Amino acid sequence: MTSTDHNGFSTSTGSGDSLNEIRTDIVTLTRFILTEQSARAGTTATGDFTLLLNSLQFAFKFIAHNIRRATLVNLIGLAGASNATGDDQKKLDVIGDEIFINAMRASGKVKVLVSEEQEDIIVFEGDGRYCVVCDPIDGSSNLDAGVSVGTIFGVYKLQEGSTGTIEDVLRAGSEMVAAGYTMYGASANLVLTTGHGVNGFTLDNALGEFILTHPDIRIPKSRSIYSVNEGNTVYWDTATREYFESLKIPPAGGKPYSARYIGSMVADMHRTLLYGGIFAYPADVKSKNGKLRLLYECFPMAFLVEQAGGLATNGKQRILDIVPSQIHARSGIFLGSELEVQKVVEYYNKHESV
Ligand code: P6P
Repeated sequence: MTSTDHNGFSTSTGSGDSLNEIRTDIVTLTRFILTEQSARAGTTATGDFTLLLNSLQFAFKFIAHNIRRATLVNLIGLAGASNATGDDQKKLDVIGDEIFINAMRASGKVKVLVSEEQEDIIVFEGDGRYCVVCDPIDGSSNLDAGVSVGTIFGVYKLQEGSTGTIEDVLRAGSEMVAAGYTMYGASANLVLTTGHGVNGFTLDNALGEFILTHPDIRIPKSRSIYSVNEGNTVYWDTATREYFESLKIPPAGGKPYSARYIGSMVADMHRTLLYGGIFAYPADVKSKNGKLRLLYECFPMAFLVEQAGGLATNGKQRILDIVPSQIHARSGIFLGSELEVQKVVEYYNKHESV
């Protein structure tokens, strides 16, 4: 017997004595992208973007494969080098970076690539019309402990007439045309925006396809969860300190918030996007520009959160309005549910005005 669920998916059920419903009409990432492309057929859609996204998904599948087998083939552990921003490189950092660079080069659609693991921009031969910024394996310091890590990426269109220079990527986050992350946990979860909402896909290892499992993700307007490294409290500015104190010691009758901090941005972001609340890595006296990188960590996550109905700020400015001074520039960040982030801004406005 075939029935159609609220998403319009047809499903066939067993003989009636089986509780399992077998979905026979699944939406793969490729099908989703092609549907999106044909929906924009009236625009200048040439298929290049679709091919770029297909190359991105190949990179995620390949990285996921290596992370899954990492322990078995001893890929975990230090590679004995450090990256462009001074972090100790894990073997998987190096492999993830190489996989990503090769996939972007092979796509033929990318002109400029920025990677956390590379000091300078990479300019490819050919007439690629896109610029990709990425953190190939974010959170890799947690790898040995089996904590979920992820790949974070953002996409700009090459500027008209440009041959591919650093100016193509030193642009406000609001100029990105796509962004997302793939979290490598119990399964590989890809969360993507192309500027028309946020959709989540889960890698089916048997099919080798990312399947649409979280259509049209919307972040709750508020949620009593905060996610921050409280070990930095002594370094925070007054606005940040007062804000988090107000969550832990609420006005009479209020209920304290719950603390959740994994220490892997992709994992903390994924929970915040699905459950709501606030994730923060504030700038402080120890890291005056914050720890997280603007181009390939803050911008993609801010783009996703805003597309899902949330907000992202450094306390004083919308993250997506910031223009990076250099490709590895850092920024403080507060992101998540609209009403939670608005409270942060109120504390900053209060201290700004004094
Ligand atoms: P801390 C991981 O190293 C990372 O870059 C992000 O994924 C994460 O949010 C942050 O650093 C954690 O930093 O100082 O709390 O360990």
